[in-house]
Amino acid sequence: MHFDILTLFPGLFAGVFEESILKRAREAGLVTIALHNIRDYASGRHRITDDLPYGGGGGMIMKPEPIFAAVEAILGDQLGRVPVILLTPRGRTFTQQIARELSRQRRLVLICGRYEGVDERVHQYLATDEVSIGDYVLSGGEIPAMVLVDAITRLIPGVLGEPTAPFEDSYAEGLLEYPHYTRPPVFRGHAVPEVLLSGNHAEIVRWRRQQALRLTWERRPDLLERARLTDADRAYLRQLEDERKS
Ligand code: 6GU
Repeated sequence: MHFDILTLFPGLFAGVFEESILKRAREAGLVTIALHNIRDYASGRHRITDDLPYGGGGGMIMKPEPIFAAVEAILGDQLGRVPVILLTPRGRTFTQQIARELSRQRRLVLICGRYEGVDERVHQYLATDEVSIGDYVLSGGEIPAMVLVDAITRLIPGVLGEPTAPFEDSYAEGLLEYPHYTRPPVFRGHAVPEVLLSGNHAEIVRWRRQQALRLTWERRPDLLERARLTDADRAYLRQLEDERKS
C-alpha cells in the first residue's frame, strides 16, 4: 500500500510512522508513505494556501488551486484510478468496515482539511470519498489521516505476525474484546480469574467468549445486532437478560 498524505503541517506526522507496527510495515516494504506539503504547490511569492470566505464570516478557507495542483502532480496519469480521500467532519464516519474496504486498494491519497473549511470545489470535483473519524471537532484532518493509516496498515497481509490476528480484534468479530491478564497472578490483592490458570483450553475459550459477550451487552448493546452469534452465545445473552430482570 502506498499512502500520499497532503497537509499544510507535515511536521505533525513526525514520529507517528516511525514506531511499532507502522515502522515495521514500512521497513518490510509493505507500506510506503509520502508526505506532501500543500504549500509547495501554491503559486506566487507568498505561496498562499488559504483565503477569506466569499460571503463573509470568520475563519480562512483552503484555496482549491494548490490542492488540485498537488493531487494532479502526485498522481500524474494515475489520476482517476486512485481514491482521493478528503478528511472532513462531514465525511462518512470511519469504521472497521471502511478500513477493510480501503485496505484492498494499492494506493490512497489523503487530503487533510483544516477545520475552518476547504473550498467546496475540492469536495465536489477532486475528492472521490470524504471521511470523518467521529462526531467531535478537531483542528484538522492530520490526526484523522494518522488514524486511517494505522487502521488500514494493520489489515495489510503480512503486517501483523499472525495472519488471523486482526480478525480476532474486537470490531472485526463485532464484539468488544474479552479482558486480558498477565503476570503476576495476584496484584495488590486482585487475583487473575482462576479459569485462566487452569490449563483447560476449552473452558478458557468459553470464558473469554462469555466475557466478550457480557462486556458488549453492558457497554455496546448496539454492536450485538450485527455480531455473528452462535446458539450458545444467544443462550448466554438470554441468561444475562434474565439476571438483569431478577
Ligand atoms: Cl476528518 N476533521 C476534523 N477537522 N475534525 C474531525 C474529523 C475530521 N473527524 C472527526 N472530527
